[in-house]
Amino acid sequence: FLIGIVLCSCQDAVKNYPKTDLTASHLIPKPLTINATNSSFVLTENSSIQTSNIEEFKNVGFILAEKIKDKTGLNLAVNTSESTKKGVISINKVLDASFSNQEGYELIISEDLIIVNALTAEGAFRAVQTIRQLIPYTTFNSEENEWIVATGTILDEPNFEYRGAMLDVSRHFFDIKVIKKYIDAIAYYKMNYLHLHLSDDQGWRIEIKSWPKLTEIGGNTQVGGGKGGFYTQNEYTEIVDYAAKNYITIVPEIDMPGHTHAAYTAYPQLNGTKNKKLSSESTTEERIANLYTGTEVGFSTFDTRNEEVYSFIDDVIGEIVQLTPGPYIHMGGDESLSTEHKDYEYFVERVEKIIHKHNKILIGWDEVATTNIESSSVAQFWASEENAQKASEKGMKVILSPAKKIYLDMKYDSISKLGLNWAAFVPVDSAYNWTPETYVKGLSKDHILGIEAPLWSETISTIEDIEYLAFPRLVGVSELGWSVQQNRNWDNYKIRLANQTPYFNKMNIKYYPSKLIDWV
Ligand code: TNX
Repeated sequence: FLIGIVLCSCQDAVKNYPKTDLTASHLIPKPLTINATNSSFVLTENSSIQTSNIEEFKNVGFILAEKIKDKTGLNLAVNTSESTKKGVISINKVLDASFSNQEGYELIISEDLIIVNALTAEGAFRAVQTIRQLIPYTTFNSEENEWIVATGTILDEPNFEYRGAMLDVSRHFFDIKVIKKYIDAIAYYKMNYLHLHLSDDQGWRIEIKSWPKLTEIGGNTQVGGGKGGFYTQNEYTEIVDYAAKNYITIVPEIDMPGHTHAAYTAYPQLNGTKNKKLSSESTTEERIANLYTGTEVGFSTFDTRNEEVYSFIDDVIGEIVQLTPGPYIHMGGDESLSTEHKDYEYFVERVEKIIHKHNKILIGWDEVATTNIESSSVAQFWASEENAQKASEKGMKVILSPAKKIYLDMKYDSISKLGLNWAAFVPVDSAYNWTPETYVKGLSKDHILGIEAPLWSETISTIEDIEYLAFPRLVGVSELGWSVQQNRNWDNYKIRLANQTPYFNKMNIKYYPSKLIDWV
């Protein structure tokens, strides 16, 4: 008891903050370089945030303040003259940096000061995620509410320019709240694209004003026959804006010419299959009764030789482009098993022209590489290495989404309660242990735009279901996308992953507690 008192008074005189090791922090994704200086920056109620005078940088400062408040309860002033010099976090736009990447940043943490240097606000935002991860979950001194950040220097930039996640909101519909929670999590791990699979056989999920039946009829159900749903254009815009605040770009997908049963049930003139139960005379009730709630693929196609199909696509893409600031429109193009190949080729060429007319870049699933597609378009590899190779021979960039590795809808193992297993069982280590840079023979790094983890929703219908399949595997995908090959290592990663539990718990993310990880 006496010894305790002596130690306490001694600490009051000269505070002994702990020796730290920045290189041992549990950062995901792993930064490019980390140097530790082994002392402590102390975050307190007197700390403050100073930013460059540019609006976007100021906003990043406010985001950091909000996140620090959520985590520590500390209320940091942003850009006020009262800011003290001690304990300042300074976020600067620099013109000259030791990195050229637009998302790169430098983080210099000393005892009195944290400096963020970035070329862009986007880079500063990525740095903010690093700072968030460096602040511990427990205070060093609860009486004075002090929080210790390890000191040192981090120099960081992404390995791939495109680091994405995809959600299938067609097989089952998920409302805006769910999408926002997903965005929060992927932003924390420095992902920068969210691809929304907005249409499929089972449902059309985005309001198109010039073709209102798409949602009035096509949005009415989902797999298993639930009520379905769709985003109004205002709601879609809310998603786009929320993503943008998190420096995430939305990639909207309208899947065609296959996967279109919901669209041509709403508008029977688009139907290119032999099975024509409906006509323009069919009533709304008859159309709704014809919607599909199963999980088969490959039975639907647009009528590729009907000009009205192309004016329909022009209208749909035109409206979506108005709401989408990002550069990409995804046209699907997968599993068009009911479309003759010559018709498929013709269709992709026509759709590419429409997308170009609206000044956007086409992304399609890897099958699009079997057509006469232009080199500026992007192929998303999911199953056919041959198609990925064809794409790179054509000079196209490729997004890697190998089903065997990062299809988040694959079961972890044979006893997983949700998911499919047509590609593989994908345990947490398998989803991480592969090398995008060399995965597809003949596809070199300069042809790889990046990587994306799709989550198809045939078997999932709630946020808990999403989280069970996505977490923790999606976290590993973020590292494969951001961190360079020499910084990726399963044994090291799995310790950092184990230490994500306080974050998952705080965010109420119901992750799958894989036995491969010694969760803290
Ligand atoms: C294949 S991947 C599909 C989807 C399914 C998924 C299920 C791809 C481009 N098409 O239609 O939902 O498998 O894993």
